[in-house]
Parts: sequence; structure tokens; C-alpha cells
Amino acid sequence: MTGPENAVLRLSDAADELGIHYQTAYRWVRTGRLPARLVNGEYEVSRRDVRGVADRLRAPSRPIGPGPKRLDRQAERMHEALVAGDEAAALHIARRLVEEGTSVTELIQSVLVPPLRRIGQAWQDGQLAIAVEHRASAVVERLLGELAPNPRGRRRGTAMVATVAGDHHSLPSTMATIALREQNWHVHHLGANMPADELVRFCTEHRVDVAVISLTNPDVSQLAIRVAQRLRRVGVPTLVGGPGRPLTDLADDVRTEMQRRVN
Ligand code: B12
Repeated sequence: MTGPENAVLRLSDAADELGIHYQTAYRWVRTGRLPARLVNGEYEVSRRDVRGVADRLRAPSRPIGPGPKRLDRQAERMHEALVAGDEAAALHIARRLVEEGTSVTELIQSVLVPPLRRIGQAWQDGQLAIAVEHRASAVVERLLGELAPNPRGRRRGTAMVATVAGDHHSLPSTMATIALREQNWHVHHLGANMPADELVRFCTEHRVDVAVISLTNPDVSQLAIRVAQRLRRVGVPTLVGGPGRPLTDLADDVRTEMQRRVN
């Protein structure tokens, strides 16, 4: 499937690209499986959405996971477990959701990030001790270590994930690493606080296809942008991102960034 990510396709062309009959594509639009816009009586589909559907078709089938209400309830229980420092309970909640078919990326996004943000906010507002926040972050680090996915099949390419020098927020970079590994990327996770020169050298020496710089400390955002520019100059497509954009979109973002280089 080639062509710019933001191109708009007619439904019949989208069906061809997906290798399905027009009627099937039409049914998928009606049921919401393939997002489309009706323009002058004809459906239009973005290539980005076609690729998303194609990826889901290729992905190994999983049992259908718990719905948003259950995830919300479990996020509430996760919050209680993390505030109490109850690691066994936190691990139990996470393991059960994964057994029920939740992807680790979805678990991160829907069940771990909301309580972590709440805990962070409560610390900021002086309602929770810094020790409680640190303990919660440490529990999540270990929990993610336990659940780290290791999918089979051909790798999509090699990625590097890190934060730049001066950004000590390692947890978001661990999460980005997991999101990519779950999408079958081979990931070099260099962790937090990476000196710029070393980071650039590593990516060129290790034939990295895409670099992801996780940015949480706003004091170093200019440095992160400069490192991204240097990496792009040496031919490594690079994304810089942090709080705000969900990791469930990271694989799509990576593809768009790589496509930008091709075009
Ligand atoms: C834990 C923490 C720390 C720990 C980090 C420990 C660790 N191992 O990571 C320590 C103590 C080191 C720390 C230090 C500091 N911190 Co701090 N920290 C936090 C805290 C409480 C939680 C951060 C966290 O892990 N959140 C949970 C994560 C998982 O959620 P998230 O950030 O949304 O993460 C998502 C994205 O990052 C995304 N993502 C990750 N990579 C990528 C890449 C791409 C391309 C994309 C699209 C997405 C993406 O994935 C994650 C999941 O969706 C936050 C408070 C908060 N409300 O978040 C402050 C916070 C981030 N820290 C802050 C600050 C200012 C600091 C300090 C400068 C000083 C201070 N006030 O303590 C120092 C800086 C140290 C340094 N040099 O980096 C600020 C940032 C302010 C801002 N953004 O404007 C915050 C928001 C608190 C605040 N308001 O004061 N901190």
C-alpha cells in the first residue's frame, strides 16, 4: 500500500487496497469498522484509516477484551492499589485484564496512566506525599517488566526509544517501548537522560529505522527538538511526543513519520 497517508480514496479503491469486495467495504463503513465520510453521495476513506484496518486484519487474533466500563472500574481499583502500595493487587488486576484479552498498550493507556496522573496531581496539590508517588511509579515499572509483550512474527523494523539528557521521566519511555514491541517492532530502549551525541551515534550505528523521543520535562523540549532534527538529517525518521497523545496511536504516528521521509 503506497501513497501519502493523508490521501483520500474512493470506497471502491479502499476495497481494492484491502483486498475485499466492495459490498464488504460498504458493510464495514455502515458498522463503523472502516471510518468514512459521505461526500456528494459517495463514501471517501482516508488512506490512514485503510492502513489501520489492514493492520488489524494482519494482527494475530486476540480474544475480544473487556469493554471501556470494565476498564474504567479496574482503573479505579488500580488507583487504590497504587496509592496503598499494594503491588500484589496491582499485578493481579493487570494480569487478569491481559488474560481477558486486553492488550498491554490498552492496559497502560486505560488502567495505568489515569491513576498515575491522578497520583501525580494529588502530589502536586500537596495531598499525597512524594514517597507515595515514587512508590506507585516503582510498582508500575515492575508490573510492566512482568507483562512486557514478546510477540512472534516478522518485525516491522527497528526503533529506538529514549528521553534526552535532562529528562529523567523514564516511565513514559518504558510505556512507549512496550506499545511498539506489542506492534512487532524490535526496540532498543535506551531509557532516560541520554546524551545527545551518544543517542545520535547509537541510531546511526544500529541502523535504527525510527527514533522515538519521549518528552516529559518541558525544560528540555528545545534540546529534544534539536536532537530530532539531527537524527532526521542523518536519515532517521524521528518522533517527539509525550503527555497528550495516546500510545494506542503511536504505531500509526510512526508509520506517518516514516512515510513523510519517503515522500
Ligand atoms: C514521576 C514523576 C517524576 C519522577 C520520574 C520518575 C520516573 N522514573 O519516571 C521524577 C521524580 C524523576 C520527576 C522529576 C521532575 N519532574 Co516530574 N513528574 C512525575 C509525575 C508525578 C508522573 C509522571 C508520569 O510518569 N506520569 C504517568 C505517565 C505515564 O503519563 P504521561 O506523562 O501522560 O505519559 C504518556 C506519554 O508520555 C506517552 N508517550 C511517551 N512517550 C511518547 C512518545 C510519543 C512520540 C508519543 C506520541 C507519546 C509518548 O506515553 C505515556 C502513556 O500514554 C508527573 C506528574 C503528572 N501529573 O504526570 C510529574 C511531572 C511530569 N514532572 C514535572 C516536573 C516539572 C519535574 C521536575 C522538573 C521538577 C519537579 N517539579 O519535580 C523534575 C525534572 C527531573 C528531570 N530532570 O527530568 C512536571 C512537568 C511540568 C510540565 N509538563 O509542564 C509534572 C507534570 C509535575 C508538575 N506539574 O510539576 N518527576
